[in-house]
Amino acid sequence: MTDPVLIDELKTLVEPGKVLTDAASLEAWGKDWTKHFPPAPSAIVFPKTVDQVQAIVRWANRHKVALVPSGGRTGLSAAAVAANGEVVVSFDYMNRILDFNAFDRTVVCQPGVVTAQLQAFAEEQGLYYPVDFASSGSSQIGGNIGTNAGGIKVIRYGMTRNWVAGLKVVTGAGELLELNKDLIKNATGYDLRQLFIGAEGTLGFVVEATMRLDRAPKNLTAMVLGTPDFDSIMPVLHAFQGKLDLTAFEFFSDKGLAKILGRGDVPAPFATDCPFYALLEFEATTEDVANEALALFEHCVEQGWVLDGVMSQSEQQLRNLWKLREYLSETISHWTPYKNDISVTVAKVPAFLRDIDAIVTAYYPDFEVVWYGHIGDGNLHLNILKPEDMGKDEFFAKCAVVNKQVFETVEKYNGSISAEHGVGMTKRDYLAYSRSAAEIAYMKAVKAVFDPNGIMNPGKIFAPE
Ligand code: S2G
Ligand code: ZN
Repeated sequence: MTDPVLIDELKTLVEPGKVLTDAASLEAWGKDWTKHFPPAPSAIVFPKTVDQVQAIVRWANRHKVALVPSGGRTGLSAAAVAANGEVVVSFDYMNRILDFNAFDRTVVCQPGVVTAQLQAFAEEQGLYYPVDFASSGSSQIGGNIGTNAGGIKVIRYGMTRNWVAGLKVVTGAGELLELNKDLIKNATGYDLRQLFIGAEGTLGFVVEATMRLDRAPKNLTAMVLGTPDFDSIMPVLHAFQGKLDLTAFEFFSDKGLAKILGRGDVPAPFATDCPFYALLEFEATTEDVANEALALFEHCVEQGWVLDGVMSQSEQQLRNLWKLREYLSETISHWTPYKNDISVTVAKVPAFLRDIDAIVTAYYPDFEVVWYGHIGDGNLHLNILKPEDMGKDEFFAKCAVVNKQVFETVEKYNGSISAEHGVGMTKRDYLAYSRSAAEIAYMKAVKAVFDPNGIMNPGKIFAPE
């Protein structure tokens, strides 16, 4: 733990009352949504200005104190967990939208701006911030950038990385860098902005982000289609993608749907019980587009790829159909799921899922497995649910047994062991299944450049040596 004398010095760098050390605060701000590592920070500090962030980083370098960045604490790889006496730097008080430019369609945000706050601001300007996911109501822009968050619209809009016009960062050495100056074109050497996006706070802190906005989508319309098996989902994707400009293409299994319907607050999409469900979305800009979608639905039924389906006819029905998919993460969290967030190129998905499902079923015939994810961009979420009568540690230990097989399969398909949730601490031991030894060495060399004293979120992405 950090020497109390140093914590007293830390208090002089920020406003009164902006360093907390009580047990409840340490517990609350020392963690994210994962449950693998008990939070054990020394203190929580809440800077309000860039100068204060720089002073904190310089203090940490002087005294070799590890810092852990904290945003909305919705992370799923323990990248924001302080498990070893670190000082947590929370951006809860750097949560303002500083500027908006209608011509550039850009918004300057402090890192603590909540994703939903930016989405609502964009809507007020008649524009759209297109990166969306289940936790957007509490996740923060700084954390979204740290993880390069993806979510449900990636098939059309890409990842957070695509929407960062410029960044101001405080490096692990305490220097303030202004990266890319919000330019669309800027061919002046390495784009250092891209290094900080997805770095999980291991190179420095994001202290300001200029985010790009897009035009508002028109008449978004969703369909939920029930399929007889997983393999049928891909020709459905191919058929719809051939004719419509999809804004989303998600899937979930019957077990996932059962958990949602068990809530009692979301209506079933239709009467037919199906093994798998695809949820797709597009802009029904004209009657013709909507009719095209219905024609495609008929075609998929004729081909035997679809058993039943429904298309939203109203905003409310659109929202209800999305609840079937968006409520999954929070709903199944009740069963302390062991999560894998894996991806392959889209064409490889059917064979990949078949292999993974065979492994998991063989190893865990008694565990309930819920599949869902962003199938349109090759990202699968595998959630193994903890049996009510099994302890968490025993359960996680049993699930970890299958990791080697799962990640060997990811490696076989040239996929990623972490598609969008980041590496953090939960996946750091498996990094070599997706990154070569040479790549890992270069990444560590980059970290040494930006964080020479290794104070920035140590133990995240790379296992301690
Ligand atoms: C999703 C949210 C986190 C999870 O729902 O797409 O990324 O895996 C997930 O439960
Ligand atoms: Zn996801």
